[in-house]
Amino acid sequence: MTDGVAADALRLVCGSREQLDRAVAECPGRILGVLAYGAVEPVLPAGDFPRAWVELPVLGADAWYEIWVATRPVATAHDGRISFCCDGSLLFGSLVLPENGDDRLEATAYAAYHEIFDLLDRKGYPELLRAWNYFPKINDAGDEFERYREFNMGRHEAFIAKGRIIGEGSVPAACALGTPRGNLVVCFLAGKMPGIPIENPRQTSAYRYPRDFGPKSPTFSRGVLAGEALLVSGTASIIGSETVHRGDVCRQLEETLENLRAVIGQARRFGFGADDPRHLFLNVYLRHAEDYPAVHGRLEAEFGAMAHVVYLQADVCRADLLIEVEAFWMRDT
Ligand code: 3EB
Repeated sequence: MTDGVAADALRLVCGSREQLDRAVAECPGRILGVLAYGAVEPVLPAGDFPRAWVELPVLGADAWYEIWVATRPVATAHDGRISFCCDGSLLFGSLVLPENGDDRLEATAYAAYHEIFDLLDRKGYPELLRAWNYFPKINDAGDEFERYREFNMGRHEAFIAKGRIIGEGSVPAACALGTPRGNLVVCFLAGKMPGIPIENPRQTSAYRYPRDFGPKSPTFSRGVLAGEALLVSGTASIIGSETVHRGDVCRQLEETLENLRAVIGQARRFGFGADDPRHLFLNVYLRHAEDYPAVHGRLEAEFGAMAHVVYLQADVCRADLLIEVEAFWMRDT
């Protein structure tokens, strides 16, 4: 690896409340942050780390916790509206902004990313590696455009305002999903050193999508290789820049798997080597809960029962997408 994120700098633990309690007990002072998914606010243990409730139904469980763990001692702090935690190499943060319709989503997204970049530049972790974006009613009409497109406009403008180039190596791996209600939730992982950007040869880079998909392109890469981990962005049934297999979740899943293989294949060209499904974590977002049994069956067959997979009901950012899958994979040791 040529980048500067320490080889063993980042771990992910996922699961129910039990896994969370165990991780908190076993890794005191090393929890970077927690994303807690659930239709009802999941219980979060006391502890000085950034945390965010992602208001999405978990399919087959009540709650699911994603616990990002550092291998070195961490320090937690608050700055403006951001809670963050850093270990000298990585910084994890969370920011929750009310999304009450008073402000335009474009302005709220701009404010969120402006504040994040400001923090990262001041604290010396300038490299945004991964961003998680959740906000209500992603496919609804906004003031002028679909709300996802307005989110893209604000996010894009914040990159420009903070002097960030929109292109390879300066955009993070990301996901953007719609919740039924609630706040704009942005969680992020940043580094002192850059990761290696990964694109998918089957797809147009998202930051080069044509204008048909909105006046300002989404600012994310298909993946980022950070030390020993591959962070794969939300991946869907898109070829080039077009959605394929409209209305057919099974075929969308197959195309999504093909895209995931392509991203992982690109990462392998940069030296990433992982085969162990026990170190693979997937978040599967389904627009319709009734697709869960079919998708679950197919993914068990693909990855076996050893991978860590959670199924969440969410609106995917294009109205014609029925499924999106994101991944985190630790390389074999
Ligand atoms: C896509 O490939 C599907 O706007 O941050 C995937 C991952 C998608 C991240 C984002 C959007 C985002 O265009 C959508």
